[in-house]
Amino acid sequence: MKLLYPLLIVAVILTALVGAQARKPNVIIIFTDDQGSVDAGCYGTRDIQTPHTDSLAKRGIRFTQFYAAAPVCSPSRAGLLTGRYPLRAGVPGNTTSIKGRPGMPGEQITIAEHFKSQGYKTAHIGKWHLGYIPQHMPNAQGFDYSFGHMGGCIDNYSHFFYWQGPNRHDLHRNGKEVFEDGKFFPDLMVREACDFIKENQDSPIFMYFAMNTPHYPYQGEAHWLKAYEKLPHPRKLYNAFVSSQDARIGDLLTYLDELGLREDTIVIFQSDHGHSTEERAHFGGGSAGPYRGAKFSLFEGGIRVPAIISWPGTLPQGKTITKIAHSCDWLPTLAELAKVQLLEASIDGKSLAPLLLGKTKEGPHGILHWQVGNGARAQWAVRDGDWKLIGNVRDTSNPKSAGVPVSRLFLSNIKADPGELTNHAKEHPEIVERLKAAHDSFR
Ligand SMILES: [Ca+2]
Repeated sequence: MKLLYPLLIVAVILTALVGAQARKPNVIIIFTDDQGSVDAGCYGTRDIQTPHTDSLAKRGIRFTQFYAAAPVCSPSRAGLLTGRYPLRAGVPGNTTSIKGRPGMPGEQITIAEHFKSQGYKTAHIGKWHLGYIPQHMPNAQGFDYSFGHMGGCIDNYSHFFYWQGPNRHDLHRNGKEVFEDGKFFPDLMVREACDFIKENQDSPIFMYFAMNTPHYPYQGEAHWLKAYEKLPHPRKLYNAFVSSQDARIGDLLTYLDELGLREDTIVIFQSDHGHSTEERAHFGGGSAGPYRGAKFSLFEGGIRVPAIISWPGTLPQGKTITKIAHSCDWLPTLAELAKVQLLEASIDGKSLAPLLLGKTKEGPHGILHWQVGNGARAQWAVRDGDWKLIGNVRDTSNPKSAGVPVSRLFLSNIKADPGELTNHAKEHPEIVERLKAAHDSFR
């Protein structure tokens, strides 16, 4: 008996150690809305203050050729959450902002479902925009907890959707309407996220923190409006909103630091697509930097986005990756990093884990595809190496020309001409044919 007690104690300690080692990392995906290709300090923009986004890049890896799955909200989100091209995820274009209308089909398996199946507690905080019927809302798509709005955007203080009549209140907790009149939505998001983290520390956490910023309406805080008052309109409005967003990212990251969870948490930051030039965005404000295009366009400015992954202690810090990647890759990447077994592997994304961990210098992609909408007039694109072909081109860089097709086919060499100013389609019919055939077989 005397010998048995020390043995038992050793066994208990060993079990605890093994248990601690086997604990899976938390995952937080910060997904911003309509943030332009270069609109963060760490992406070279000089006139916006984004210290917290920049610090995430310093404590992680920043991508320079990262693509959204689509140049518009809902299909971009479907690509992120399913790891599938939006067309295959059943979300070719924007879904509804109206209660009672469907969105992403329930049979799609989301990243939340994969992670939940392995013991993760899962939360959706913020924007949804993937269906407004109970079967397609977050709680039916793998999220234990959901707080936010179901449509495409809200006023950040009244939480009303004002952009098609009749105006509707859209704030929900676990599918039930809740009221928080007058409270700044990004603050509510931080509050909900911190509470969820605090209450679920016994399990690993998967959180989809889908910010409704800097999507219109531009509602930056007064002190940021003051800070940018000398900039031209509407840049000053947009910048104030981006800095207000950045402060909330700071609040969330600071909370993780306070709990000592930073090294146990993989944080991803990405914009859902390029900046908006819509009327409701004052015809601009955001910037695509050297790139052509904006939201709704398959030119680089519509789909090349800021993207960062940070996991201090495990992934390198302050590193830049120039290889091509896209948002469908996060699902298999996170699954590999967190050792989460996928429920099924029928996805289009590829794991970036070997690239992130420095085990390879090669990117996983030979060819990437996009298509927005369905039918013969749907805009599509293929990128293969340095070449990119766009079909049914739409250039939204200049709001006055928005919606006007530039030409049917536009072939560019992204390496030589990242601004996609020269159309090489007539010069290289053989490349056009090859990429067109690749798109046809993809579709
Ligand atoms: Ca968006």
